[in-house]
Amino acid sequence: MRTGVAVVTGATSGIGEATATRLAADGFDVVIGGRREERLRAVAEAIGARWHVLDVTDPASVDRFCDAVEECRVLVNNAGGALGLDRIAQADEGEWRAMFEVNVLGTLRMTKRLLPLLEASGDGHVVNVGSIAGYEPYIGGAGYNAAKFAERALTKVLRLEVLGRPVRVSEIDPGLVQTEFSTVRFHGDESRAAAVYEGLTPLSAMDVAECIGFVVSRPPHVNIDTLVVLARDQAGATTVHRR
Ligand code: NDP
Ligand code: 8X3
Repeated sequence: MRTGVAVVTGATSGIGEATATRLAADGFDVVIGGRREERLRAVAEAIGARWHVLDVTDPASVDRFCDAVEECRVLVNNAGGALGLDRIAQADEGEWRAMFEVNVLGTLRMTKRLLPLLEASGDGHVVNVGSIAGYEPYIGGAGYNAAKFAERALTKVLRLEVLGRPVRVSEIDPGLVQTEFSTVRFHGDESRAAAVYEGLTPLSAMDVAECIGFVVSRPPHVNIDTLVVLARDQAGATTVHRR
């Protein structure tokens, strides 16, 4: 398998941390980013990765992070998430803006900055972590849905624009994954977050990381464009089986 430098954004928890762990175990030279410095350092030490503080919503932070990366073969744009579950009538514009900043513009900024290095590697690979929410709108989801629909559009357009160049573009679109996602969405309300996964078996962060590990370990001529991954207990964004 070709390895090289893999950059993973949002690697202080959840899918990003698991992906960094999986790619490091597969022999990649992993560089991780996120805002919580202590957690970043702990994850990096545990898996033997390099780390730099990164806020993908801040262009200066993206510049500092990318200036420290000299080579890049794989970029996993994972940093993201949802804020709130309010209906449109009660929507908080600040939360919508924040969701667009991290999921859409954050992915754009990192991709723009690292694309030259990815191409120069001879087999660059951009992997964007989207969501089932980017296919299926649900009540209260409009801000997050819109951001993940937009992120999917960005991924598709990038695939078209780099055609003929040595860069692969993939999206991984999971359903319910038990991470800090719902705690962040519900502003730290742990019991509301736990209720999302009650009575069902959600995906784990490592389930998704293993999919990403598979996607980036295909031979260079194979581009997995889209991978939608749901728990067996979930058949649609809001169609779940609870025991
Ligand atoms: P977590 O909340 O556990 O992880 C989110 C990660 O993103 C954290 O490491 C966080 O680190 C980082 N992050 C958030 N904002 C920024 C920022 N501005 N700059 C850099 N890093 C940032 O959730 P998940 O692991 O579940 O989420 C990862 C991705 O998976 C997201 O894109 C999410 O939308 C997507 N997803 C999640 C699903 C789920 O059910 N959990 C399902 C489908 C998709 P820090 O706070 O330290 O910056
Ligand atoms: C996270 C999955 O269904 O909560 O992207 O939007 S969902």
